[in-house]
This record gives sequence, structure tokens and C-alpha cells, in this order.
Amino acid sequence: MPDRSYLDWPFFDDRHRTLAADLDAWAAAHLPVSHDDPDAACRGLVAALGADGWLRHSGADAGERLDLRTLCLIRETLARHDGLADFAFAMQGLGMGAVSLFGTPSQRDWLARTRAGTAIAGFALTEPASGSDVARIATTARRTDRGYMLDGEKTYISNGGIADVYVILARTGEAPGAKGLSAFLLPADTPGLEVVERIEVMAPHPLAHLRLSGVELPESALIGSPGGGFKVAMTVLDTFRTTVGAAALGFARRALDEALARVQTRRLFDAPMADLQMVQGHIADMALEVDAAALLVYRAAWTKDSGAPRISREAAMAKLHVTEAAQRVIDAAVQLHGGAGVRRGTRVEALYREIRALRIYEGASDVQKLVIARAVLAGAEARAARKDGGPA
Ligand code: COS
Repeated sequence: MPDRSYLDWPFFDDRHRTLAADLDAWAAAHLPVSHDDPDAACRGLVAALGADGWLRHSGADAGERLDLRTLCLIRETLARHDGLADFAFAMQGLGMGAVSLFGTPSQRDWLARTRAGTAIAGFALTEPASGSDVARIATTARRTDRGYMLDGEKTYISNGGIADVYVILARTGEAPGAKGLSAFLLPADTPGLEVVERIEVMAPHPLAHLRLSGVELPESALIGSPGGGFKVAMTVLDTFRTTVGAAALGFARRALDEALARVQTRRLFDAPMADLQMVQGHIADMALEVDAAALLVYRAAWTKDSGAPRISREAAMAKLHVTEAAQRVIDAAVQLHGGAGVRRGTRVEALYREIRALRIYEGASDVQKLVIARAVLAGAEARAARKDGGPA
């Protein structure tokens, strides 16, 4: 029986504990699904997660807050059972994150559909020439009599090709750089939007390169204010980066569980592997990484849920440390499995491929270091200013 003692930590309320147990039972009955056809798998997963109510948690009604601990527990649990199920859930949340946080009542009609599992969402931020440097987005949104006309390219867009709706960032030009971007709601069947390439990756999931040629959107497609798109994107990422840490935590827990089963059943040198001190060294390192990871993820989620206006530092720490730690834990699990660890189709082999992208997407580890350092330096500056008699 896997260790669930962390659910007793004070970060959680009883409703979180109940949800985690219920979802674990649901996942044990429904997962994993076949990954042979990732498009079909994701469509099926979105429909099933929607029908059974889990996707309701991927968004929030107007005036309601996204509960970050719930999002993290769901991603952690799904990731422990099936990476593609976590992906399907996560993209409904990230894709519609801007609408949850800033959407108008009519934009929320789409949110109702993605939360019911009857529509699939995508978040179109990255471009061929700007991944980490969001302020350099080159896709343009020109004002027209009827609204906006968008032209440009977006790449590595998750759910590209199967999404029904995207949130897209484009340059409206109110100011140079970060202050000249706006966010839009873009239905996938809008004329001029084209999927030009499906991208294959080492842990397959729907991913595509999109082109926008003269895409016309009404004024009502604008999310937030003109020029406010960068802050919309960063606020969404602050929330969902913590959940990337939670998914990595789920992968790491699964790797530890697989390793424990392996070392307790396989014999080596006339004894169970678990009796060997070098094996125990691995197990100790893995368990420590998992617990430290969980503390960082749920610290960030609890801080947000407790009303903190901004958790850039906590979210970046959770994403950076936990994705990197999960990679180490999974690598150790592969090592403890010997030849079976690299055999295609084993759970640890799949985890080894699945974890890698998490250290890159939604802000690479290197970008998280930048975010953490800026927040720490700004905090030190603010404390120094207060000492000098500045405002508290
Ligand atoms: N929440 C709210 N506002 C934020 C913010 C946040 N998390 N981060 C920055 N801002 C604000 C800043 O306060 C600043 O506004 P003011 O000038 O009014 O103070 C403005 O946005 C610009 O911020 P900054 O100067 O820090 O922007 P930079 O261009 O230097 O970029 C990084 C910041 C690199 C951190 C950002 O581009 C980033 O996160 N990149 C990674 C993107 C990513 O995750 N891509 C993966 C996409 S897969 S979905």
C-alpha cells in the first residue's frame, strides 16, 4: 500500500483528503489507458474526467478562486496512475486558466464546456523565435473595424490538432515588449487558423505547430485589458507551474513505489535487494527527495489558497526543485530495475521519458531560477528600504 501519510499534513482540509481518496479509487478503476493513439486517448480521457466530475476542478466560476491544493492533488494522483491522464486534466486547466481568472461571462461559456469535458482546450504562447522570452512574442493582433486580425505562428502547442478552443497571446502594440501583448479566446474552427505540423515527442501527446493567417476575432474575444496579456499569462503560469511540480511529484512517488516493490521481491547475492546497504542508500535518497518535493508543492499551493496575491517565488521553487528531483528519483528507480528498467513498456521506462518535458515546459528550470532570484532580490531590497524608513 503506497504511503499516503502526507495527507495528514496541516496544508490540507478534510475535503482535500476525501477528494484524494475518491480520485485514487477512480484512477485505479479507469487508468492507465492505452497510449497507442494519443489523440484518441486524450479525447477519451477528457470525456471520462468530465463525465465523472473531475474536470469541474480545472476551472473556477466568476468570483470563485481556483483551489490550488485541489489542482495539485488531482495532478499528483493522475500522474501516479497515468501520465496522459494528468496531461488531459492539466491542459483543460492551463488552456482555460486565463478565462477562469479573467474571463467575461460570455467567454465563460467555453469554460463550462471544458469543465464538463465536452470541449478540449489549448494555451498558445510559445513561438518559433520566443519560448522563454515571452515579451518577444511576434504574432500580431491588429485593430480592425470589427475587432482584431491575427497573423503569426505558434509552436509546441499542447492539444494542438485536437483542441476546440485556444487562449492565445499576441502583440497589440500598446507599448514595446511585455506591455504590448494581449490575450484572446480563439475557437479552433476560426477561418485562417491552421495546424501546419503535428510534433512527435519522446512521451507522445497531442502537440502541434499552428499558423494564423488573417484570423479575425471580435472585440469580445479579448481577455483582460489591451496590453495586459503578459500579466494574464504570468498569473496563469504562477498558478499552473505549481501543478507541474505536483505532476512531477506523482511521477516520483510512482517511481519510488515501483522501486520498493522491486527491491523487496528480487533477490541478489542470496538476500532480498532491500537488505543491501547500497540499495538502502538509493531508497533513502528517493524518499527524502519525495518528501521535500511534496513540502515545496503544497507550501506553494497552501500559500496561494490562503490568499497570497502572488506566489511567483513559491511556484517557481516548487516547479524547479520538484521536476529536477523527480528526474533523479526516476533515474534511481530505473537503476534498481536493472535491464528491466530500460525495457520498453515497463512503468519506470515510461516515467523516464515522461518526466523530461516537465523540466522544460511552462518555464524551463533555468527560467525558474531567474524568477526565484528576482523575487529574493526584490524582497531583500524591500526589507532594506523599510529599515531606511520606507513604507512598511
Ligand atoms: N504576475 C504578475 N505580474 C508579473 C509577473 C507575475 N508572475 N511576472 C512579471 N510580471 C509583471 C512585472 O511586474 C512587470 O510589470 P511592471 O513593469 O508593471 O512591474 C511586467 O510583468 C514585466 O515583467 P518582467 O520585466 O519580469 O518580464 P521579463 O520580460 O523580464 O520576463 C520571464 C520574465 C523570463 C520570467 C517570463 O518571460 C517567463 O516566465 N518566461 C517563461 C515563459 C514560459 O513559461 N514559457 C513556457 C510556455 S509553455 S505554456
